Amino acid sequence: MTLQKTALITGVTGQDGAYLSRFLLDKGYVVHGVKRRSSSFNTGRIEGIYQDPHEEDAHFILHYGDLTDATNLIRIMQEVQPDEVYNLGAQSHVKVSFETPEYTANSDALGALRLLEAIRILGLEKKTRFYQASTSELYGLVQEVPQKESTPFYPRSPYAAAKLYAYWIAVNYREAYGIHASNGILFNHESPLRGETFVTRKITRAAAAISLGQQEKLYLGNIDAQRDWGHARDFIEGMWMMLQQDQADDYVLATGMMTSVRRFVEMAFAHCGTDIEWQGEGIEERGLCARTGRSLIEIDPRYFRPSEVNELLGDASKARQKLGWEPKTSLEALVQEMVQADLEGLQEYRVLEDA
Ligand code: NDP
Ligand code: GDR
Repeated sequence: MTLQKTALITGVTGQDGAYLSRFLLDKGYVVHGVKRRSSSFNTGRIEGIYQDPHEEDAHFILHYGDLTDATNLIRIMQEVQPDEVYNLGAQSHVKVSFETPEYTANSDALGALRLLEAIRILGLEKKTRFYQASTSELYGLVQEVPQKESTPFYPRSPYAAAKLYAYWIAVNYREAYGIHASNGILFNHESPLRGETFVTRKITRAAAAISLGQQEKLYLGNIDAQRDWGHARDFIEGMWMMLQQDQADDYVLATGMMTSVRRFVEMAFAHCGTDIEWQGEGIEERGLCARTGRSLIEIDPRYFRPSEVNELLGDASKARQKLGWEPKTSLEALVQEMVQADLEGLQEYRVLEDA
């Protein structure tokens, strides 16, 4: 008989936290999550798995906490005594990090340190394995194409600089104290649960809303940026695989396909029955409905970043060979799933509003 494992997830209310919680519960884990106090509900993504805390033998347990609060993290860690910690919590928006650089450093860089210190303070070095949500943004101004584990980092935002610290402190605690700490260097991964202000979800939501007559236009920034987009469901499995290895290590997870924001727009609108034609240049460029000529997409410089990451393309050979990890979802299937979910969500909202 295998013993039931206990996992602690920071960022449990986010996209990846929601997918990972379900995945671990299905594997028979007891899952503890750290959620922030908020003046309105922030648990929408984990509604389906929420368990009443009064239930005996609950397998999904939430704790109030914050990555900026060390004593709180130590207490939760002491109470939970986790076998595995997944540090997914972060101020994760690159553009927002230029506006809140200090907070981003506090939560994203020092947050990782606080968790690793909690492991040490509580003497859990031999028991607790640690996953750090590292990112392809570390590559920033790319030094090599495609990017793999040995590619030099060159962060281009306060977010990426904070994640750089978190990456190295995880490596350092592995080397200095023997903690089983692994970095997953994950390229962009999306889903219907993706936050509405990240570009993919902003696009699929707008394509759905425009086709339902609920929105006039979509305003975007740099539509020539290119990303390696996969499905969050596939990527969280890779996180778990990293913590099942005898040795901790660092791995890139990516699909190995790069697509522009512009192409993503075309794909999303095509799923709603609209072909897009581009006209003009620079900030005057517009995306028109090919049938009616109506302008649906416009450029708004407010979405430009002070320093941009123009293109990212990952090479996940190491994860494929050592973990047996493969992405399973094509970009086409991902876009279709996201658009479909947004169409259904907006239709449901309209029915509720009408009622
Ligand atoms: P989300 O933005 O969807 O979720 C972030 C989570 O962190 C939310 O639960 C949020 O809580 C929580 N959080 C934010 N600040 C704090 C804080 N100070 N203390 C505690 N919790 C906090 O991100 P994703 O799920 O997309 O990403 C998960 C992790 O992976 C992040 O660390 C991100 O930087 C990283 N990453 C993501 C990639 C992607 O493409 N999705 C790629 C590579 C790395 P609340 O719900 O209250 O806001
Ligand atoms: P990214 O994701 O910065 O890669 O970080 P995002 O979807 O925000 O941007 C991707 C690219 O699209 C361009 N872009 C726009 N972006 C947003 N958000 N809104 C727009 O209107 C818009 N127009 C064009 C951006 O300039 C950029 O080049 C995500 C986050 O999940 C991070 O936490 C994670 O570490 C990385 O992915 C990997």
